[in-house]
Amino acid sequence: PDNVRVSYGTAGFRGNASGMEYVFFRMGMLAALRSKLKEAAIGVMVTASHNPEHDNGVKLIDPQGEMLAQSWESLATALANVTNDQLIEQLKQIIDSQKIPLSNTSFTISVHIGLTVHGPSSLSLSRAVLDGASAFGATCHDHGLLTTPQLHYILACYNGGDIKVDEEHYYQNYASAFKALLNVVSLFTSPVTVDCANGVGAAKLTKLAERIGANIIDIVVYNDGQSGKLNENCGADYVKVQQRAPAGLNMEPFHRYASFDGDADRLIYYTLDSDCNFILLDGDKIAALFATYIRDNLKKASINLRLGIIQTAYANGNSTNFLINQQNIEIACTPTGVKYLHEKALTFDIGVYFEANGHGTVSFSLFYLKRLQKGESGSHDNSQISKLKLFLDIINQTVGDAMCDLLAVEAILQDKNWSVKEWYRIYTELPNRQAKVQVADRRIIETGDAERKVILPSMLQPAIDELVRKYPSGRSFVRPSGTEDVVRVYAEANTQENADDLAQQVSLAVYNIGGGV
Ligand code: G16
Repeated sequence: PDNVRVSYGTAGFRGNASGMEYVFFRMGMLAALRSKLKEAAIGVMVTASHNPEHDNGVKLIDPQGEMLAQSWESLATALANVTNDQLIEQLKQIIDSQKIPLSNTSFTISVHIGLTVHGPSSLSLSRAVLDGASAFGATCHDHGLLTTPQLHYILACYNGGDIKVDEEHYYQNYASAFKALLNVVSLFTSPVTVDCANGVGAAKLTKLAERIGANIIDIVVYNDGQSGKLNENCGADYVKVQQRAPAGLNMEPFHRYASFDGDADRLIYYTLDSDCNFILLDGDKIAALFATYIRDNLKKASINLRLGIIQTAYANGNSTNFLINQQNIEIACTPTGVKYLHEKALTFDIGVYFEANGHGTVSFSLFYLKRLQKGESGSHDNSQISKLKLFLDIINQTVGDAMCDLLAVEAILQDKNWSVKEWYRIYTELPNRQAKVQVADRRIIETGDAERKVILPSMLQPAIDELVRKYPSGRSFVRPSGTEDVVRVYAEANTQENADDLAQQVSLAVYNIGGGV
C-alpha cells in the first residue's frame, strides 16, 4: 500500500497480520538471494513472538543460526517498501550491489521455514515465504511448528553438514546433554512450573521433558494453549513488565515458576517470598547466575579466560553494580536487540548475554574449547572441566533459547544446592517500572550511548535529566520500540513509588515533546 512504510526492526518485520503477505513473500525472495550469496541454507521464522495474537512477524536467520547480518536489514526494508512495479528493479539492484552469482548453478538455493502458530493467518504468511523463495528456485524445507530457537538450531546443524537434522534431533541433543550433566550434579526434588504463554513452547517443552524423563526433572506446563490466548495476561513479557504472575497461577512461597514468551526465546523466573510478595528473577539474574557459575568453575579448574556479561540499558542498576563491584566481572552495554548483544558477546572468550526481558544465551569461543581440552590433558581439576564441557552442551549458542536456558538454570541450582531463595538474594533489584507512550511518529526519537541518552528531539534529554535528579538512585531512558508502534520508557529509583512516579513524569515529557496522539 502507498501509505504504509515498514522496516526491519529489532527482530524483523512485525505488525498486524492482515495485509502483510507481500512483506513475507518478498522476505522469501530475499532469503533465497542470501542463500545463493552465502552458498548455505537461510532460515525464515514466521512469528509474532511476544506480541498479541492478531500480530505476526518475519525474521531471517543466517547460516550459523545467527540473526540476519545487519548490513542486509536495509536491503530487507528497501525490498519490503517498493511498489509492485518497482519490485524487479529493486531485486536487480540487490543482486548487482551484493554480486549475487545467480547464474552459478553449482549450489542449490535452500530456505528453511518455521512458524509458531498454526492459525490461518500464519499458514498463509508462511505460504507467502515459500512462494517467494520458490520464485528463485529455492528448495524449501517447511518445518511447520517450531520455537524460534529450534529453527536457529536446525539451520546451524544443517549448514554444519547434518542435512537430516530435524526437531527430534534437538530434543535428543539437549535431553542427553542435560542427563549427562545431571550425572555429575545432584537430582531434583521439586517441580518447576512453566507458563508457556499459550504458545508453541508448551508442546515443545512437553516433548523435551518426555525425552529427559519425569524421574529426572518434573516440569509442569501451564498455559498450554488449550484455553486462553497467546501472550494474553501471561508469558515472559507480561510477567516482566507487569511484575506479576500470569493470571490464574496459584503460587507457593519459594517454589520455582518460569515463563516463556510466545516463540520460546525468552525465559523469566519468579516466586513468592515467605510474606507472599512477588519476586522476579529476570534476564539480569539469569545472566548473573550463569556468569558466576562459569567463572567459579573456571577458577576451580585454574583456567584464566576473559569472561564478559553483555547487558542493555534495561539492566537493573543493582545488577550492574553487583557484577562489576562485587563480582569483578567485565560488563558491556549495547542497544536493545539480541543481534547487538550476540555480536558483542563474541568479543569475549565467554560472553554471557541477556536482556532484562529474559532473552539471552552464552557464547563460547573456540579458544575456550581449546583451553578446556588442554586443561583435561594437563594437571587441572578434570571434574570441573568436564562439568564446564557438559554445561556448554546444554546451551543453544545460536540464540537465546527459553528451553535450554531453563535446563541450564535448573542444573546450576541443583549443582549449587540452591533454592530460588539463595538465587534471588544474590542482589536486590532497584524498584523499576516500564511504560509505553503512543506518539504521532516514534521515529522522531533518536538515541545514542547504547540508547541511554536521547539525541533528538534535543530538548527531551535535558527534561529527563531534570526529572531523574529529583529521585534518589533515579535513572530513566526512553527509546522507540522496534517491534511495536510505541516509545518505551524505563525508570528506576530507590522506592517503587518513586520509580512509578519517575516513569509517569518521563512518559508525560515524551508525550508533550513527541506530540502525543
Ligand atoms: C524482540 C528482540 C529483543 C527485544 C524485543 C523488544 O524480542 O528479539 O531483543 O528486546 O524484541 O524490542 P523493542 O523494545 O524494540 O520492541 P522478541 O522476543 O519479540 O523476538
